[in-house]
Amino acid sequence: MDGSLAARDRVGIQDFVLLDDCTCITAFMENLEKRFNADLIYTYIGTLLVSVNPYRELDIYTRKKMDLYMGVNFFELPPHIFALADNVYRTMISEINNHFILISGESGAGKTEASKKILQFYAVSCVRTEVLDIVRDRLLLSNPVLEAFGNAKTLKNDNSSRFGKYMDIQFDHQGAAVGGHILSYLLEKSRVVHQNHGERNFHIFYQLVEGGEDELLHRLGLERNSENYMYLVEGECVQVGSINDQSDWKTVRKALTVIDFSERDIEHLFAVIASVLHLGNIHFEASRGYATLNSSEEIHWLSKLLGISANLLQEALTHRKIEAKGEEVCLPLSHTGLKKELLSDTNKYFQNVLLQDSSRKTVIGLLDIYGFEVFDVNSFEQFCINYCNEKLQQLFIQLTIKSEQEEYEMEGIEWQPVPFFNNKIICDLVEEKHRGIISVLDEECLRPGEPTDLTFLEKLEEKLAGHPHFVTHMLADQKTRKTLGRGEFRLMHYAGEVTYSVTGKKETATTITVSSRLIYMMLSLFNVYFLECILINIMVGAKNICIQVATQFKNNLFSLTQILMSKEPWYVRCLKPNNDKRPGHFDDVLVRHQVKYLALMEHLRVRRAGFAYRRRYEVFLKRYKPLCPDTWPNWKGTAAEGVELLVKHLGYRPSEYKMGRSKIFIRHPRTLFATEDAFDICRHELATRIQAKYKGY
Ligand code: AOV
Ligand code: MG
Repeated sequence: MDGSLAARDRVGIQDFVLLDDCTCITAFMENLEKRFNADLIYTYIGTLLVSVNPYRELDIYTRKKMDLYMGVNFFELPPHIFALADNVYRTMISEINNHFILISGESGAGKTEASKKILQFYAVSCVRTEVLDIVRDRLLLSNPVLEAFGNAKTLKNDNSSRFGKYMDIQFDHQGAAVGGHILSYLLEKSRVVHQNHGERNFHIFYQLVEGGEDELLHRLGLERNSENYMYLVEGECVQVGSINDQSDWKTVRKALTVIDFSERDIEHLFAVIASVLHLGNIHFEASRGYATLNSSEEIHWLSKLLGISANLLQEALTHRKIEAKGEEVCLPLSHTGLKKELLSDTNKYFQNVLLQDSSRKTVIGLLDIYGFEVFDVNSFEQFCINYCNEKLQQLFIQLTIKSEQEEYEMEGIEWQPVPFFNNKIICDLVEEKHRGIISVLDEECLRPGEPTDLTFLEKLEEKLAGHPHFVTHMLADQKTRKTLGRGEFRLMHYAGEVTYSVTGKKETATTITVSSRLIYMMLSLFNVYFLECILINIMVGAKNICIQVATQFKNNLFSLTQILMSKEPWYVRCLKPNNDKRPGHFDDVLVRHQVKYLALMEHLRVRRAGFAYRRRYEVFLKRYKPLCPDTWPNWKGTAAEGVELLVKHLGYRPSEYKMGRSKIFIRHPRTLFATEDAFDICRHELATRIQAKYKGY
């Protein structure tokens, strides 16, 4: 007893539900920090997994650990991401339904690492078949490729995901992985042409230039020096201590082959990457309102790599009329636009070809998105990223805190309500029809003439004045006004305040205004099939040259929410221990802030006072009635009465369960585990008896 108390003192409690005082954030923080200091980065709140980024390699993801966690009851071993993965998998098999794992937390908190660990676990633990090997290879190997094209070094994270990723793994009824697919969400395209100080472009560019084989670089007209390329040097941090572009190149190069890209596809891909680098080095010169190019070398390579005649290319790059007061040339839009599209397209291509959909079975979905982020200057990209996080927080609240309490009410279970902040008000602020920010942005884009950033802001002010989560320079009180520029608006997000700059917002928001001539020309000449889908997309929107990216994103998030809502949720909440990527350092203020805004305390309160498990009477009775064989099959009462009889027979204490209108609620998982174990034994005995009976037939 003494020993276990001492151990508990040292390593804390592994499930917050068991804390003596669950209303007190100080006790919560103490427990979290104690565990973090003992290298125990995982802690449960019931079945929710809290994870704190250790910022160093821990010896807890070995094959041996995986074996340990396979097929073991959830609460029997110390908390681990493998335990969660295993529990989801086994629940899926036994209940034959669909699940998803939502991984959330701010930028750098460890979401992508967590999602990789889950995939690795499934790759090893699932039932083996020949198909599985192919699926496994693709799932695992697609990841370095996706990261090469979709991740980059930011100020927050050396390997920051700049796109959202939802991955479905499909299993057959025996639990073998038979397929899967990946959906991606809004890649931060502007990074291709612009990086803030201290940040890099997408990894793939540096990997190719630093690691590409001599002969390949020669063919692409590239030199082995990232410093030579305008698009790689803007952030002034080509070299990053934690990144080895050369060895990453080898991984990515090999992965491309294994995930079934033909050599021809791969050639095209590199041609596109190289083209972006060449485009970045083109010098434009303005003379008498016309732009001229002064880069015959780059044009030569572009023409060669893209298969477009140099003359046409030159013309396309320099002639773009905009219909405003006479004839003007608007170069920055046309050339930045082209470059951005090229990359976004390659990314899309990956998503589509990674894994072939097989006939649908049950699935486990895995969601890894870009985390909430705040920089000194926040633009359209941060707006979308933070809005996405806001939506997922809303989903979490709806599925856990809110619906849980509503269910108790509906089922007539006595309940002391737990107050919580519902961030729906912020989601509405962004997405509401006619009034929301995205709606106003759309209107502005569609208005004839040249809308300016300021008219956009004025519209927002007109519609949103007085909103408790929205403020601008004009709307602010005197004190706040000092902190806001004229071209900015501020949102009070669930995770904190963010000031967005609208300067240039519409350029990114309307995407990519590519010269329509260039599009036509490329469609006919550009015989690279993976560009076609995006070009066709542009054609559809080309009418207004204004593809409403924000609206598209909103709609995508809406369908994502629909996909998720149809499945059973599991959560991994990632916390960032400090802002310096420093191992072993726990910044109490920073972590406390995250614990608060992630609503972990509220979740804990609901969990603790509530019931971990619930099942409809019919379902519960059907499964467990063999445990009480004397009563059945002659039983005639209702399912609820049957369950009451059954649990009495099993010896449930009255405090352990409650009977609702249509369901039984069980307080602790261990009660159910005990029942499940009894069920296993009973099934086994039955099987042995049947075998004995028919022996000799
Ligand atoms: P994110 O996905 O949450 O940020 P990552 O998963 O990329 O964050 O983690 C950031 C870095 O923290 C990784 O590159 C690792 O160095 C380290 N790290 C995270 N989790 C672990 C772990 N379990 N063990 C060891 N190191 C870890 V973003 O994608 O920026 O929102 O857009
Ligand atoms: Mg990430």
